[in-house]
Amino acid sequence: MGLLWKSRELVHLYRFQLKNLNRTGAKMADIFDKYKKGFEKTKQGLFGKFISSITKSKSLNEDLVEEVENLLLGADLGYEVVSEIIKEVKSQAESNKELEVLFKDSLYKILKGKNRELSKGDDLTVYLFVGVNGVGKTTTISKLGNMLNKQGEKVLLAAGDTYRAAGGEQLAEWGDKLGLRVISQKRGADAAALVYDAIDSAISNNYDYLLIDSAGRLHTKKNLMEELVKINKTIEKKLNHRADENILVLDATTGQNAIKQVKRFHQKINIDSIIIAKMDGTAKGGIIFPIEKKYNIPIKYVGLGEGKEDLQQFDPQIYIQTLFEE
Ligand SMILES: Nc1nc2c(ncn2[C@@H]2O[C@H](COP(=O)(O)OP(=O)(O)O)[C@@H](O)[C@H]2O)c(=O)[nH]1
Ligand SMILES: [Mg+2]
Repeated sequence: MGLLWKSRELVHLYRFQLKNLNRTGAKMADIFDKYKKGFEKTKQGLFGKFISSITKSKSLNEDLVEEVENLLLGADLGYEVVSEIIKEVKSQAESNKELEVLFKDSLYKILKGKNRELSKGDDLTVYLFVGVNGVGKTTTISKLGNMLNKQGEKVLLAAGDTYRAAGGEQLAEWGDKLGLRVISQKRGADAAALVYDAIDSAISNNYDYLLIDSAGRLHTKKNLMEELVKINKTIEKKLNHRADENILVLDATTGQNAIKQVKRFHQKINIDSIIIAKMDGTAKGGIIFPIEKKYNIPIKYVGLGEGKEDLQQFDPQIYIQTLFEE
């Protein structure tokens, strides 16, 4: 089956999947609106310029190749992805398809076919959130906690950022606002011990989900990285298996540096999925492509704003359609 590239057709396609895609019942059109708002800066930036250059042109001549390369590199797609898609579009020059469609297809090829559902445990589901300071971990946990809670799940949050004074307080404030229980400790407390207690509490109180925050380990600071390894061991000891998902949160506004963060964290603890926060805050929303191309780790959610509802499951078709739509 060919790709469906009109949002109208996508809406039709997804009508059958609405239950999976958005269990809170928001309409498909609302999801498109959220994506549109969240990726507005990207569309106004270099990616938008890329779209207008290719829609104006009929063929990919050398001048256009150079222009497209520069624009896409500027939009954070990275050298590897850019050369691959240009090569592919060139190879199809005889196909009679519009340039726009050829580019859409080759971009989609990089992202398609991945499972973007968060894994679930048998009884208790445990997610450990890691990432550098300030990327959006605490906010993302709160948004996801809110989403699960609205789906009728019983959600417990653990303020594993015991390193910074505000670390626990911030999550506690979110917990108050959302009506979610938060396990926290005073500053400097052993984070692994807190996680140990949180798992006990989650099991004995029949929680469905435990979402664990962690300190914003600078990936170059060894002691903090070791603490993360220790937290992982604690989870494994308590559950007899590791967390259902180790989730790395990245900040879209950091550009290519985000790719280095994936490498560093993945070396230390196995990263199962990625959430990219602050997509709304960057004009370079193309960072998604090199991350997925380089590591076989799916991006499962994207943060599209600071509010509690501003977290969306990542959908490559809606994403690409949003970028290309006028
Ligand atoms: N615009 C925008 N801001 C975000 C998003 N996610 C988080 N933030 C903001 O980024 C800042 C740092 O977030 P925080 O959750 O404290 O990061 P942490 O240090 O990784 O826990 C806060 O001001 C958040 O409101 C997002 O998706 N969009
Ligand atoms: Mg935090």
